[in-house]
Amino acid sequence: MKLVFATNNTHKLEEVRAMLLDTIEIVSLKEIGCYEEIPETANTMEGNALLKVQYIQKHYEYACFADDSGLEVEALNHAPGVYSARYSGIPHDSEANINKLLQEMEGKTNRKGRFRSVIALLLDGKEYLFEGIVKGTITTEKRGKNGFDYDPLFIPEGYEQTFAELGDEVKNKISHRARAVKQLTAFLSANNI
Ligand code: ITT
Repeated sequence: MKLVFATNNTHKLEEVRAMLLDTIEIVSLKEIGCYEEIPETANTMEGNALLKVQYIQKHYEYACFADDSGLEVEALNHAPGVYSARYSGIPHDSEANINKLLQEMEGKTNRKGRFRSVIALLLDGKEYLFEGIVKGTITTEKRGKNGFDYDPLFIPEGYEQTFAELGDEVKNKISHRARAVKQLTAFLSANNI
């Protein structure tokens, strides 16, 4: 089946396309002619994921899903969380976000954090939410070149390398997004969609 993935983040698009290669044909926002910034004014990932799919449904009338995600760090009261993309301000600046996180974590002994992804699906007028979490630790310096944004700072539980060192193949099996996508596909196949 075909589903629009409501994201302007090309890394997310590539990751999810690779995960769903055999099951779902992902249609990008560009492919439906949507170039505008979709408002993300909620203060939860669930709220923002729903805003993205509702926007596409309202303006383009396509069945679609969206991911809202972020890094939640224990020692920072779960920041940057829903504000991960704009942690250091707008416009989005990956390098500045990474540097800000390293700075905020200076001297902190509790390095625990987790990536969380909330996927919203809007299908036949009904909304569904799926969540994926991967726990890990925050490094004290950048390590690795793969992935995007906070990946060089995040070591998933059970590993010694960051997502950026582990690369796409490992990341796409164990990441927060992979886990949320797995739930999405399980739901779709359980409902013969
Ligand atoms: P869309 O809203 O268009 O999907 P976005 O990048 O703005 O793109 P979010 O609002 O969901 O997406 O913000 C998620 C931010 O959380 C993202 O920009 C990264 O900074 C961070 N993030 C989420 N998943 C990540 C991952 O797998 N690796 C590194 N950083 C991630």
